[in-house]
Formats: sequence, C-alpha cells, structure tokens
Amino acid sequence: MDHQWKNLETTGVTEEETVKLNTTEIWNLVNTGGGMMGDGGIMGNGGMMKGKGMMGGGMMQMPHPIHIHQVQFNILERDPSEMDEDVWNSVKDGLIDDGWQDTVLLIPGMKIKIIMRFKNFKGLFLYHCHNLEHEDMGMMRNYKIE
Ligand SMILES: [Cu+2]
Repeated sequence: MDHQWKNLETTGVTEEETVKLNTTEIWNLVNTGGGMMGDGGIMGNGGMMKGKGMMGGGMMQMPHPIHIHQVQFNILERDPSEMDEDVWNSVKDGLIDDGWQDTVLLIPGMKIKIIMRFKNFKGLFLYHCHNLEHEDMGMMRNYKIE
C-alpha cells in the first residue's frame, strides 16, 4: 500500500514501533481517557503503543476500536480497574475475548494486554483506530517488521 510508505517518510517509525520477524510480543494498549498526553504516547493526540503504550490522551473520552494489520492476536488480559464502573458493568458481558482477534475495543480507562507473533513478512504495516474521524486526527500509524 502506497500510503504506508508515504506515512513513514513523513512521520517515521519509532523504536517502539519496530519488531523483529519471527518473534512474539506482548503489547499493552491503554486508553488514558483523560485530557493529558501520555508519556509513552505515539499515536496522534494520545498515542498507543506497546510497552508503556498509551491511547486516548487528548483524544477525548472515547472508546477506540484498535485494528492491527498483518497479525492476529490473542487478548491476554483486560484491566478495567481505572474504568468507570457503570460503563464496565454495562459492557462486560458483551465482550468476547476468546480466539483470534484483529481489532479490540479500548474503552476509556481500560488497559488491554495482547500477544501476537510477527511472521511471514517484513515491511510496514498499519495499526490504527477504526473510528474514521480518529484515524484522520492521527490515530493511524505504521509499525515495522524487520
Ligand atoms: Cu478512536
């Protein structure tokens, strides 16, 4: 996809966004849900990334359906301890975390731990919020398999 390369030229891929072929990684997705920018933030107004990853930040108090290209992942853990309790109670029974996923809903205050294996291809791949408006506001990035 052409725009992936264009994106790289303009914004680059950070060290945190670079993974090795044939390795397995655990990424922490965090929606800080608050007004401030997270210190690990990479994506747009808030950022999301593995390690001390953040997502949300300045991007309002909104849920983000996070889609990672090229891989399928398993959800290891969903931590709602920082979430609004009423919100959590209203959605928890509807979440299906078993099996292979390519998108996961990250609600404000929520932390999610996912595991995935990077195999078959090197190159640049997208990860982004599936909300088009958020995408357009910067919640779309490349990560690199090398
Ligand atoms: Cu979003």
